[in-house]
Amino acid sequence: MKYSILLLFLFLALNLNGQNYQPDWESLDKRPVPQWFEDSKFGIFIHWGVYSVPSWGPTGDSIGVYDKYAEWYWRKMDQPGKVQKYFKEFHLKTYGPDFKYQDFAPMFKAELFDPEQWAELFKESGAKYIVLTSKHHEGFTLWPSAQSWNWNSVDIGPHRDLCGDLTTAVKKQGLHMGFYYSLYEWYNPIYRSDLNSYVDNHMIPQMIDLVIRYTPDILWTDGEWDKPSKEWKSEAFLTWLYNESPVKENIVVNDRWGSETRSKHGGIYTTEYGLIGDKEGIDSSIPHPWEECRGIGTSFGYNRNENLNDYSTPEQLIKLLVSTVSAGGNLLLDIGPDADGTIPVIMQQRLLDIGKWLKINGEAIYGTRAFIMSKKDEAINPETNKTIFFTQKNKDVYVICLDWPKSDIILKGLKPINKTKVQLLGTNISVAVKKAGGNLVITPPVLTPDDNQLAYVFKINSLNF
Ligand code: H79
Repeated sequence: MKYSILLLFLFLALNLNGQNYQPDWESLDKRPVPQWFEDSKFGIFIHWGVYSVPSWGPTGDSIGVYDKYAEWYWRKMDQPGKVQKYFKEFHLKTYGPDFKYQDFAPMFKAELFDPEQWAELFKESGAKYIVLTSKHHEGFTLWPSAQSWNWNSVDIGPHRDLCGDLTTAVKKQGLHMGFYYSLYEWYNPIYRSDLNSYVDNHMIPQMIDLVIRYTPDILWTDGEWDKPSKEWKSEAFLTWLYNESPVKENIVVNDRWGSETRSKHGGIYTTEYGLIGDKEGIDSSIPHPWEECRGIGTSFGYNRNENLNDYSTPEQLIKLLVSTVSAGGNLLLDIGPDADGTIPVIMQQRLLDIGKWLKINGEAIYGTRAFIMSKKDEAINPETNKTIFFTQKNKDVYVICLDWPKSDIILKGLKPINKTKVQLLGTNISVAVKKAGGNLVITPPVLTPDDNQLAYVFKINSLNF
């Protein structure tokens, strides 16, 4: 008895679980990103809310990346800017001048929503984690939030706890569940008039509620650019999350915690359609876990105005996944379900195409890290070759070819040892490998139409490096 009390005191004094973060970035930034995240590599983002009812945005090359987002419908209609006229014109023509955005809420019915079916599809896609919009910038919550009275999916529309129902189904499939949460709200009068009260009485209680109710593995914040992190009290919240909360071991957060935090503070760094705010994306030579997010098409929320040519092809999606992972990142690929709760068939198809490829080639993706070659080998740095990408797991290197190599692949500076073998994933064909003047040379075998894939992976076992 005495002994165990002593142990308890010792435990408290030493804080043996090591979670004693201070409410400042210097301390918070020391927390390692839980390894499950980097090993997972592929997740599915879901943008679903009142905007899924009009589900409309302008398309085409002349429209900027952020101006195509259908989930921005409410704001774009009201906010003077390049695309306001398109949104206004569509709205007037379709719904008339007296129809307010709020009037869409009862039309968001999710009557065909089958969370188990969604979760099965996600599992089949090979994704390892899900991030659902618990609340986008419109402020509508997909769970019965006390702070969002009459503007949530239980009070109006679906009359259902969408966050809760999806969480249960996703966890049952063994996938990680997470939430997107927008810090700012476009039209919340409290946000506009009294930020301090909004943060203390609305935003932080909502994030704590999400964490306690659903114990998510990811909290993916956004809409942070409007205020510095001090005003959002982000450091204080993260201190609670990392030290005290029920998810302190596994929770992964991103870098969107204030106008100054992207690629600097928080957890994983994030790009969006390859951009960070208004700048080109990540410098992946600085090793830090990061994640690219984008839609299969050009919007996060469902956009009925898109045609087939607005959607990425399966080949493009595999390229996106492979190039992201080979640069050390994760891909968070977005789908925009319909307001009726169905996932547009084209999105289902694309997810299943990725899943089929991952079933064969997943070992070149999951649990891998960027393959960094030493300086002297820069001649074959993956960045210099846009159709061949590399990943690494322990002593094995994966050479991922987007196009079938018609001639020898010469890998400068890679040193095979006697037991080095090369295998083409998904086939039983043995692949010839030889050492030639300090290079490793792979001679691609003859393929039959049955071996046709979206990208081809040569696995090099047991390299010496
Ligand atoms: O939810 C999806 C988008 O709706 C949301 N993020 C993804 C995950 C998103 N909202 N806005 N944006 C993305 C882009 C915002 C860009 C701007 Fe800016 C905000 C332009 C001006 C203010 C970035 C921050 C560039 C300057 C400051």
